[in-house]
Amino acid sequence: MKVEGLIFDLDGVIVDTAKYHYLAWKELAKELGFDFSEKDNERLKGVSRMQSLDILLEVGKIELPDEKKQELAEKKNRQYVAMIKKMTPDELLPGALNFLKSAKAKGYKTALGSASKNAMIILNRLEIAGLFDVIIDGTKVSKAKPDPEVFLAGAKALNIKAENCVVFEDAAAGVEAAHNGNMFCIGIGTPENLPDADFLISGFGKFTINDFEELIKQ
Ligand code: B16
Ligand code: MG
Repeated sequence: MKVEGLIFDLDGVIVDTAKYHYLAWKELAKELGFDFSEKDNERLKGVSRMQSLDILLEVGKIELPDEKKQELAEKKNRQYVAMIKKMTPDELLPGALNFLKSAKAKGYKTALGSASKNAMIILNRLEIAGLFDVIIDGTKVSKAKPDPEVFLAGAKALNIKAENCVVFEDAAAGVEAAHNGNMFCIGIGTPENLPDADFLISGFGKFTINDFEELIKQ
């Protein structure tokens, strides 16, 4: 396989922001009078903010007009942003920084492909924005994963053909998005949650750029 570009999802691949999303959504559910479990939260990974709210309201069996939903999503986001503004570089997932740096040193082009509208705040807090040649986030695309828009936009901005890009994803919808864009996808997770990934790793702690090059040689 000829690989020139690497496209990284953010939450669950480079950093665990899911815990902050969870705290903010749980607080909102509490205010609405129901409990939101960690298991329910799994359904929100990789999903856009408004879709996340729809899932939350489905769990609480609550129906609301669009205007009210907008208000609640903004409220949740304010709480979430207050938390991520305090993040520090030591919150990078194990091995992620090393993998990104060595990928760049080897000459690969790198892109971020995240659904989050808050990706820039996170990248700046983690001090890694400069490691991406291109940053495509929720402010630049309108179609949520499994639509391939975010990854195709990444490949296009890198000026690399989709089939020469590899995507790193932790969410099933993201793996599907990569495949819909005709890209090889390395899943960060387990066979149970990511059965369709082309190759699975537990994270970058035990997967170096050399392991990656061995894999794509085949
Ligand atoms: P925001 P990713 C996703 O990030 C999260 O996994 C998902 O839980 C969240 O709802 C989504 O971003 C939107 O985030 O509310 O900050 O715009 O995995 O695509 O990097
Ligand atoms: Mg993710």
